[in-house]
Amino acid sequence: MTGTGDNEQQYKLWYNRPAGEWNEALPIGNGRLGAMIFGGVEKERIQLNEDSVWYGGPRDRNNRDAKPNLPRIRELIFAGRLKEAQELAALALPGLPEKQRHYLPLGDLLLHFSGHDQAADDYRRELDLDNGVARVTYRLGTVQYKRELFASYPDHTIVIRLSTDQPGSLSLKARFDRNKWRYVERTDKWESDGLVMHGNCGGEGGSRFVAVLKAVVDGGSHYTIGEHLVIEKADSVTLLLSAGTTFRHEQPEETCKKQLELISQLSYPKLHHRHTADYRELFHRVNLQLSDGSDSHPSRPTDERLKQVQLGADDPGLMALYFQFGRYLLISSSRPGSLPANLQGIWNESFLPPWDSKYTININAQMNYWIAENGNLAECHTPLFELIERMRGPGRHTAEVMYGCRGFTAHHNTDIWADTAPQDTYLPASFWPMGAAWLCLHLWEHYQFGLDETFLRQAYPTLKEAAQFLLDYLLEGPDGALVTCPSVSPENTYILPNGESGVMCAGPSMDFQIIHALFYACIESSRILETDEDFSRELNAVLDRLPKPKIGKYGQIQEWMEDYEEVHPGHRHISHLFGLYPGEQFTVEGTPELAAAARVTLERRLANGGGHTGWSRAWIINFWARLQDADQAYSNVAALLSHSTLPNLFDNHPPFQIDGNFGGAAGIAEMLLQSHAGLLHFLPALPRQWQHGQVCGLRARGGYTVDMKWTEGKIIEARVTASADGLCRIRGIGEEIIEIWAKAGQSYMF
Ligand code: FUC
Repeated sequence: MTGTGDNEQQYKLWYNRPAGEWNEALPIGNGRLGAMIFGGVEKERIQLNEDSVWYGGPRDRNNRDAKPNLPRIRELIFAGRLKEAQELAALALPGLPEKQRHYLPLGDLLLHFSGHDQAADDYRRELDLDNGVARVTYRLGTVQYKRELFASYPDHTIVIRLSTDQPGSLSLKARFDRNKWRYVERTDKWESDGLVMHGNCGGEGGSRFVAVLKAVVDGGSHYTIGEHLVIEKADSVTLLLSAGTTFRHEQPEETCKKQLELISQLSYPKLHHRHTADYRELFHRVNLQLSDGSDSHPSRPTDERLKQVQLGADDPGLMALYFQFGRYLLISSSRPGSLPANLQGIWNESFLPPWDSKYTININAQMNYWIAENGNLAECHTPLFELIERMRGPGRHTAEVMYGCRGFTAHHNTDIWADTAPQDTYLPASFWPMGAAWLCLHLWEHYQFGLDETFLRQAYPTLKEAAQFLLDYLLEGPDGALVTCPSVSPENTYILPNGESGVMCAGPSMDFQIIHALFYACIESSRILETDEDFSRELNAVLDRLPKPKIGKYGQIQEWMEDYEEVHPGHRHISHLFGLYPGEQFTVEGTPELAAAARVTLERRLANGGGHTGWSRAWIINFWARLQDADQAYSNVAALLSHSTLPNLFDNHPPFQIDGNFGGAAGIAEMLLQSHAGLLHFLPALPRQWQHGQVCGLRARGGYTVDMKWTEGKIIEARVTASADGLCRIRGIGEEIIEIWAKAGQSYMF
């Protein structure tokens, strides 16, 4: 089995023309800074983002009318008087104002190359995932030009290297822009080789931002004039770009300038090396090949490959590339110290982006992190944990003000300020108090993969506080079971027997599945940490009183307490299968009836047009993988690529939304390796199109790293490396389950 060294050509996105629009441009990022590279020959547009450029400051939006009206809303829901319940909820529960804050672009860096107004030959634009570097190369007459761009995490900078093979042939003008200069306060010169764009993110308490450019020029001359940096007849140029806001630094300009002064002392090869060493350490942990390597597809431009798949061609290599692109995007949009990846990761050009490009926590933000643990990028998960921590204060306040409960809660969205009050008055989604509980399961997931007890000890109070809210929020329903009310099954609508339809309800199935998982995580944590036994007992007693998953009249998992008809049977949300994935409550071997009902649920969704958004399709891949149905999983991977993928391989909701990239990559991993049911399952859903292949470096729960090689669908070689002592049970090599007592630091070959 080999590392990625052998496949350096395999992991490239490449194109033979500049991007015509944003969805063709190529992303780079270091978690905090992001850029979309268009690759124009004469005019290069580098669209910039900084993760903390958001409109407005923090606010207390909690509605004081919620608590006094809560009993009445509950009464009306229990009485089946949905219209009245929803009317009152729409008045009493929304955040004030309804909207949380939204994410904004930083601006553009525009480069205008003199003498480039002619047709270029040998044009190539690529994103090299092996090194985390984007390149644009072309020839004008006899002169060869090259641009190399990357976002360095160790040096907190976007680096743009411009070079040619003929000294003195680089002349360009550089300037900043932001929405046609409408939102810029001013751009200052910074001596003869730099520019500083200043601005205000807007809104009360909003941050100020700054973007700083510094050029290191070899040969020729350079100067600043007006808002421009002009470089004439240089041999090569390194542009260094930094940015920041007052969200993190009191004086972002000073911080950025200091940083650029410091690194402008380093040679370009040195900067390049520092970046690739950092990046490769993460990226190269996993290598994936889904064919025997005989295909010649990598020699075709990526957009053409995608078109072929849209026409029905199989391209396992493109699927492996898609998987690795998902890992690339996580490394580029979520690193320790950055904000978590939002709905667009970090890449957004709109001043009013779809769904505010913030954090939707009834599926989307969670999906962004499905690839973090099994994709061997556990440290990229930490920005999410930091956001969860920051949500505790506001979430405690929301729990108390809106519901009179202990603990902390959040609804279906949050933003840069960790706002936990409801977002919108969108009844199918807004009044759902489970956002914090679901997010907290990521803390538990991180522990399960890494078995880091110090981490668990820190995380436990957060898990407990999310559970405490639910203990208080649950109330006895008409039949004595404990239910959440009000709530919704995100974001579906049901029909009552009297024909009335509605969304607000008592006891949607998803809520119990989340509560089950969260309480279980708390109980397990308390056992592992030998703490808080009384609380564990309390949770156990409540677990016994929760409704159990039910199977409805079509043989499906019931989405609500009653077996209601639904208005949209092909709905994109499939919340009631949470227990199948990412939950672990429904398994093929452990709960065969529920697994069979989950299959019916999926078949019904798909038969009614389900999977029409990218993220929904990605979730479906994970569901089928958990049901060990290789054909269905594969056809949904193919559908994700053919219906929901843009030319730059960004996921297309539509519009672009990054969750599908991460969820799709996670689904591909889930088809190859599972570890949720107390054992490692090798190749649980391997389709016939992937009969030959290998994967190195996938992570599994229990602290394991797994390498596998297979031909004709059968494992021929596998290695498990343990990071902790424990009983390791493996299915998928031969007929029997293999059991070994693994020792930390040891590898076991099969
Ligand atoms: C949820 C989904 C939408 C979209 C939005 C960001 O509300 O239902 O499809 O993904 O989040």
